Order: sequence, then C-alpha cells, then structure tokens
Amino acid sequence: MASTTFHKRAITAGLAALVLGLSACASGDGDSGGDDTGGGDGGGDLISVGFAQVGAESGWRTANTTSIKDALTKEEGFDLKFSDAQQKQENQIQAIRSYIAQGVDYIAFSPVVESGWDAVLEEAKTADIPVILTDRAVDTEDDSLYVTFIGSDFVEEGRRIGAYVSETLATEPIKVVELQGTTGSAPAIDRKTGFEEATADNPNVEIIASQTGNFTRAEGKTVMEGFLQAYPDIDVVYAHNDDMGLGAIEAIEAAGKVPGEDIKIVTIDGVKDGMQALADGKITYIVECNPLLGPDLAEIIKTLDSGGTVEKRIVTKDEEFDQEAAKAALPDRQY
Ligand code: GZL
Repeated sequence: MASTTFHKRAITAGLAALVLGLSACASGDGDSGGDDTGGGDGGGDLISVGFAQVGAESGWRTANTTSIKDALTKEEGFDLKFSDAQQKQENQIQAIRSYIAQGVDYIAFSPVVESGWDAVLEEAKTADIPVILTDRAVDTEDDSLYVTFIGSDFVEEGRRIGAYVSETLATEPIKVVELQGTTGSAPAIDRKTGFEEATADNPNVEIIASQTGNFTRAEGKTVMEGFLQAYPDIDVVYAHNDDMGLGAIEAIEAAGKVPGEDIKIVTIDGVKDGMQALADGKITYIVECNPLLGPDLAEIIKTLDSGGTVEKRIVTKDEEFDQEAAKAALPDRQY
C-alpha cells in the first residue's frame, strides 16, 4: 500500500524553484541570487532529522545506531539530531517533543514498546513533521500518524526459529525455557507468538518457563540462573536476542554444564558475538535480524523530501545460520 506524503519541504522546494525561476526570468541575469529558501533544491540545504533511539542495550542496537549515524551525515545532506532513551518510553517521548519544538523536517524512531504513542505522534502530525518508524512498530488505530515502518517481521523470525527447534531438536520430548525481550515491545510480543505458532503442533516441545531478560546480556544471565535452579532438566533455551543467549551461556557454564551439549541455545539477531558463539558451538542456531537500517532510512527520507511516495510497510530481509554457515559468514560480517 503506497503512502504519499508531500512534506512542506517538498512543496516549499517547488514554490522556491518557481519563485527563483520567475525572479531569474524577471532579472534576466539567470542568477537565482538570494538565500536558498530551504527547498532541498541542492542549494546546500540540509534535511534535519530527529532520531529517538531506544537505548544501547545490545550489540544489535549498537550496530543499528552506527548504521543510522553513518548514513545520515552532512555529506549526504542531513542534519541528524540523535538521542538515546536508555530503554525508557518517557525519554523517547521527551526527545520527540524536543524535535517537534526544534521544527525538524522529519522524525524517526524505534518505539521501545508498542503502546502509548498516539498523543506525541498527534503532536508531530499537527506540526506537519512526518514520522518514520524504524525497527519496531507502534500499536495504533490511526496509521496516518506515521508515514512508513521499516523493519524485520518478528513473528516470522519466531516462526523460523520455532520451526528449527521443532524439526531438528524436538525429535524427542524437550523442555524449553524462553528468555523474552523487553516486556511490551514488538519484537518480544511477536517473537513469542511466532515461536508458539511453529511449535504448537509438536507435542515433544514443552515450554516450561518464560521470562523477560529485557534484551540485555546481564539480565539474560540473571534469569537463566533462576531457571537453572528451578528446572534441573532444561534441554533448550530460546532467547529473543543473542545478548540474552550469551548471558545464558555464562549462567550455564557457571552451573558446571556445557552450552551446546547439555543445554542447546537458539537465538535471534546474528550480531558478531552471537555468531562467534555459534561458530564455537555454544549457540546452536541463529535467525538474523538485520540492524543495518541507516541507508534505507536515508533513502526513504530523500524520496519523501523530493515529493515521492514510499510503501507503508517495508520488511527487511533476514538470513538464518547453523554452525557451518556462521563460520563462513563471520570473516565478512558487517556487524
Ligand atoms: C529487533 C530489535 C531488538 C533486537 C535486540 O529489531 O528491536 O532490540 O533483537 C534489541 O537485540 O535490543
């Protein structure tokens, strides 16, 4: 479904070009003269973008931040304003309000949780500032509050890792513990949904415990320590991201067990530390979640700024890896 947004900059561009053209015609000297009235007409005018990032909770987030900062540079025509919300929704809302007050041309953000955004997005809409969702979605009845959402399909990621567990690991009864991502976040909700869908028909798969580790290595380790004390017969850990899986490895080894042998770990993301653990046999399988959204975000903004249209939902592509595939991919991996 295409979405059309002729942002004020694009209209201004047209008007500015028209005025400059007329004045040049009038003066006959062909010199447009005067200041660039902010029309993105190549007159050195930067596109100002306010980006409200979730935080710096994981290797994935670090790679995502790097990708955005590397893509939205002054050389590429952007004036990027960037904030880190430390995984707190109130900080993201505050940052978005600050960008509105500054009158940026565009706002982009990765919503830390799905709900509670309508009010601030209404304020951005009233200020005629287009909003682009990256990485995570919002739960809203009014999809006019954002122009597009670019990110992975988290339900599909859950289905893919669930299919691997069901088809490859659950050839006999297995007890699974789940390390969920941030409570209320789109990836945590959807990855759980997809995994349950993919394993529902296999009676060998028993999910005996599920708890949030908030996407961090430290909290993943703490929750896994609790699981190990409560459940002596865990066969598989399903971690919603590599970082919690890496924390689980620390807990499993501290308990005198061998990750990848006594307890198998499957994760989502595919960041370098996770892929290395997979190559080393401590993680058993990874479904990727590509964090390199910066170039796509830059292209989307440039398209909108020139009066173009973009799809309402842009799904990024994700690979999946076993140990051999990880060994092959590691040397050239960008993140
Ligand atoms: C997924 C992203 C998640 C990652 C985690 O797109 O929102 O947040 O899977 C990160 O590593 O913390």
